[in-house]
Amino acid sequence: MEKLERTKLETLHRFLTESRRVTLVSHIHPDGDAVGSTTALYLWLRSLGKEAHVCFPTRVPDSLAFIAQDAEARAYDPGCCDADILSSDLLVCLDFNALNRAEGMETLLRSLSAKKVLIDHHLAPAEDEFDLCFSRTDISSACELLFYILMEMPEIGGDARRLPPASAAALMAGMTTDTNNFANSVFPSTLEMASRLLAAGVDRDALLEALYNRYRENRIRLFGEMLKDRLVISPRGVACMFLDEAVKRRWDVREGESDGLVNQPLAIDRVKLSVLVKEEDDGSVRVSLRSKRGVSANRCARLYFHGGGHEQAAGGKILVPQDVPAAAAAGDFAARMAEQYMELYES
Ligand SMILES: [Mn+2]
Repeated sequence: MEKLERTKLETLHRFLTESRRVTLVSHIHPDGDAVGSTTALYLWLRSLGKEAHVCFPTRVPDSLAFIAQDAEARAYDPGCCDADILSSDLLVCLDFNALNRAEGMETLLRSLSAKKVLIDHHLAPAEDEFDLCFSRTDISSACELLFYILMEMPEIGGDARRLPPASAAALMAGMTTDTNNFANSVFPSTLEMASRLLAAGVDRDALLEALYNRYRENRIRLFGEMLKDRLVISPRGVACMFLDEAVKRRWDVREGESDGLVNQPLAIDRVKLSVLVKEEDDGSVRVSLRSKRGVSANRCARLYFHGGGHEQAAGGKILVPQDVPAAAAAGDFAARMAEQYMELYES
């Protein structure tokens, strides 16, 4: 990773020193990196005696709640969160690249007079929306970027043992989930971070147990049904699955429980791009994309699904009724668009 700019680090430190109350926000449907990075920064700020609040646009999945347990993280609720957020003098946005990714919180965040800081690793950040931007793509995760930022803060002075232990563990957790446990987006700096956190006392075995071996049985059965009955692979190597309301009901699928499903078809040799289409409880339709090297999930998400993300991992949505007349048609639509994408852009 290229060195972080000294002037930016100094500006961040000044913002943090001068602020009384800090609000930390991440993206909708928070994943491990979103939860880990906000929690890590929250715990460090609290250890300095700062007042801080963590708020997500939507709730933290049960399977990740253990990371955020000390951060008193809340899902956004205008009744309880507006006052805290409006009275903050610093806003830090982690693991997302533009305020519209905070969906229900977007208008509130835009209206803030507080200084706004971005710490993120997605492509194409909306830099003009922030007073200070740390945006890198030569890095595994927001947690990794935050780790190296924190190491440069004078209070830490490059010594990871000066992080609160739960903060160090949260950084390791977010990096681990965003790299799919070191399976993708691993840079030399990623392994160095892991090494320094291990040396600082993070219990990685306990972390892996909590991240990967405590799912409900239903989740694994759901994966079974989806892979057996709902996976369609096109001649061009597009794997598509549609997780509709009926299947979600059958397995009582809860928030975050289908995370990871989209990665599974990539294990098949001829699959180049994997697309998971998911009908949400409110009738909206979300799309997750994963690709093998040489195929851009990001470009496909931007061109066809109103989204974006990283080269090999991206997300978006299918709009009802603009894109399809009803959610039931979303699976076929996604398969068709992804196939067209492969035909036009990746041939
Ligand atoms: Mn991330």
